[in-house]
Amino acid sequence: LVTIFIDGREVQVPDGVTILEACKMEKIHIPTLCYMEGLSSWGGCRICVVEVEGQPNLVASCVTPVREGMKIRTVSKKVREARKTNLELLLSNHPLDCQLCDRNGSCELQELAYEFGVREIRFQGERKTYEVDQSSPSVKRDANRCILCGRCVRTCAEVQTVFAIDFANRSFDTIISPSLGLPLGQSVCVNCGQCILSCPTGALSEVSHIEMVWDAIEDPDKFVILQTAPAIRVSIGEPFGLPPGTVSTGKMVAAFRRLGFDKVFDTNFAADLTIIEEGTEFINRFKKGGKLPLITSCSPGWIKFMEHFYPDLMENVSTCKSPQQMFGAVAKTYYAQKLGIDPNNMVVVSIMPCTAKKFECQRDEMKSSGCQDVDYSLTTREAARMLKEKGIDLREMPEEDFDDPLGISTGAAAVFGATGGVMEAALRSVYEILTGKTLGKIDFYDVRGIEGIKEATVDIDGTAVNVAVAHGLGNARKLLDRVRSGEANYHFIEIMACPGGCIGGGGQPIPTNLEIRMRRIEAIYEVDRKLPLRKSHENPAVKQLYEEFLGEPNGEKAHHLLHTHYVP
Ligand code: HC1
Ligand code: SF4
Repeated sequence: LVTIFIDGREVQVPDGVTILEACKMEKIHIPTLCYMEGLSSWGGCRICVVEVEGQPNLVASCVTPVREGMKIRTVSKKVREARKTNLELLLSNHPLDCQLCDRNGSCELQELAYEFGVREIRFQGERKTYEVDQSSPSVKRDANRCILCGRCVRTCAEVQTVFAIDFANRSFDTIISPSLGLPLGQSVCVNCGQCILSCPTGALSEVSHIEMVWDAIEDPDKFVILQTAPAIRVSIGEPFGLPPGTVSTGKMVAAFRRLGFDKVFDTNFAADLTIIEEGTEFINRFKKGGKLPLITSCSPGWIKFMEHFYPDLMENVSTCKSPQQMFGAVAKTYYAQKLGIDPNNMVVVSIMPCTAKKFECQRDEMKSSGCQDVDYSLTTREAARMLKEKGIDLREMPEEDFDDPLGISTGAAAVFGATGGVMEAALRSVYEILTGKTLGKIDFYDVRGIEGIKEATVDIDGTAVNVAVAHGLGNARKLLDRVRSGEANYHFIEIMACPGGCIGGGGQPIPTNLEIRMRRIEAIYEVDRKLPLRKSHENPAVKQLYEEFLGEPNGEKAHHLLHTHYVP
């Protein structure tokens, strides 16, 4: 510990922490902009400056370590003026059209301008005039709104290890761009959207499907059905002021029904179906000496990462489509036939915590019903925006149930939304199917939690099954390098592109940080605990689907509709 003085108060803090970290520990607020928890710091924006006695210049608190006896002033005329000037310089070439921006109301630049009392901008700079990059199916880039904090660059490099974007050019022409100035859609970007979560302004946002969904809802000839991902029910309350970790399943269903969807169904139904298909695939590979480890395939950001960086592991990846896509294929065949509807007149919309799902639903492999299986994919943020546009306040909704039959699901499907959940759901079913015995303890705590890479050995009737779970592509890379080198001896691996799994997806409400991720994860397990059925193979609607339509798991029809081979 070292003793320091913050605003005249003596405190003891661990040696080696930065001034910013010390102030956080002491609950002293220092405004920041380019700093972000979990990323390296570079002190570029100079919004977090403080005064240190004996130092002629102000120091950036995010990169300055504390020293024994240090005397720090976090607020003084000099500090306030410097922060305000730095902010005004940023604003001097910012568009200043907040009303027209996606992040109006959740923009850190806007908040700081309010907090610092900026009411006029003394410096009138040249404005940037970049074309908005709409080349990606998932992420929209508006460099005019970019303040060059570099949080997106560090997220992409340090958390995701994709390195799709970086600083380019110099001085006024500095811009954040994919390499060679290519549009994002032609870069190695995997569409995960983690850079959107770290962007303080509206420079990065999702490619919007809102207008297309409104049009479909209003078209009397279209039968529009909705599927909601496992992670939405624990985060959709946040844009309406509910605390992170609030389970809003019933209210969410009621709200989306009022938005005008003809049916409100659940991706969780298809998550149970995925477990039957993927569990069967695992059992077959395990028993017959097929390619192992089997790696889960439901996260489309991870699939694109694999295609770019680990194409040699393609045979290890499960041939199962993701639940989003299984849902679409089943809706436009089985369910359309049940209703006597032409699938061309059916519109399948998903609400996903994910931006890569927009990319996934447009992939060529995803048209096994004869048309695009999932038409539009909205992020949680877009879905909340649509509700607000129609004046629907989620908090005031009654609790309603999903429609049948594609709205029926188990606790195993619910846990898909958290890192480790797909593995846990698979183990619950694989154990019982392989042994014919009832699983005593169905909670697999070893694969839960926020640790980057988790491992467990599960005893299935005397046979040891080694499993591993990674979330965030940087962790996935570490794990996959060990698989590639032959160092690791796993049978089954779950990979999710986003830190925390889908609850931390790039389409989730902003802010999404470690604490919020943990609260959403707790809520996911609460959903699981409270459901009467908690194993995918017990889902009665899935059983009925096999009896009436699909035949055997991994059978011919299932293969045609529910499996794919990725063609990069
Ligand atoms: Fe996910 Fe999935 S869990 S990928 O994280 O397998 O997006 O929530 O919907 O498809 O079920 C996301 C979440 C989601 C799929 C399922
Ligand atoms: Fe990088 Fe993901 Fe953003 Fe693409 S979407 S630039 S991969 S962080």
